Amino acid sequence: MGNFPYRLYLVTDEAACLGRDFFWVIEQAIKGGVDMVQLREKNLSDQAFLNKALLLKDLLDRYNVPLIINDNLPVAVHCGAAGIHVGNSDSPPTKIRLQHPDTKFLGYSIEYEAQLETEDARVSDYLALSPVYATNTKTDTVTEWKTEGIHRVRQITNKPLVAIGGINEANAASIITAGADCLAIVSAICSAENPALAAERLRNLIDRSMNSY
Ligand code: TZP
Ligand code: MG
Repeated sequence: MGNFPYRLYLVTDEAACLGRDFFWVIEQAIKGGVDMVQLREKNLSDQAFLNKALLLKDLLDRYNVPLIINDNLPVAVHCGAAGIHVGNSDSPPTKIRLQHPDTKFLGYSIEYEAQLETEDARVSDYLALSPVYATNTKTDTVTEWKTEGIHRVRQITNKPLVAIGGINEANAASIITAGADCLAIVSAICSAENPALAAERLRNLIDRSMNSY
C-alpha cells in the first residue's frame, strides 16, 4: 500500500544457492525482476557478514536495487544499506529507530496478530507476515498466516505487507490477491535451476495479480 513500490523481495541464503556463485544467483534474480534484496546469512562471522554486505551493496547499486540487512544495525550502517529487517527475537524496531532515525526501510516480522498493535509495528516501514506457509528454509516458526491471515491483517493495517515463507509459482497470485504488497522469497528463486527465469515468472504472476483489482 501507499508508497511501497517493491514487489519481489529476494531474501538470501547461500546454502539455497546449491553451490553456485552467490552473487551470480542474485544478479540473475535481479535480471528476472527482483527489486529488493535482504542479506540474511545466519552462519557467518560479523566480519564475513560485513564483507558480503559491502560486495552485495556494490552489485545492487549497479541495478538501483535497495539492500536490506537482516538483524545487524552496525553492518547496515557501515555498508550504507537502505534498511534493516528484524524479527521477534532481535533488537526491537523502536530501539533501532532511536539509534538510527534515518533508516529508510525498517522491516519487522509479524508472527502473531497481537504484534500488530505494538509500538514496534507502528514505527516499522513494512511488516512481514511470517511465515505464510511452513517452509524448510526456516523451521523455528509458530504459525502459518495463509491467505486468510493476510486478508485479516489487510483489514487492520495500511502498512506495506510483505509475505514470506513457502511462496512459489503455485501460490503467489493468491497471496497477492489476499492483500500482500510484496512477496519475499528464498528457495523458489535461489534454488531454481534458472534463477532469472524463476524470478521473471514470479514477477509476472505478481504484476498480473496486482493489475486484476
Ligand atoms: N522468515 C519467515 S519464512 C522464511 C524467513 C526468512 C524463509 C522463507 O524461505 P522460502 O524458501 O522462500 O520458504
Ligand atoms: Mg533474527
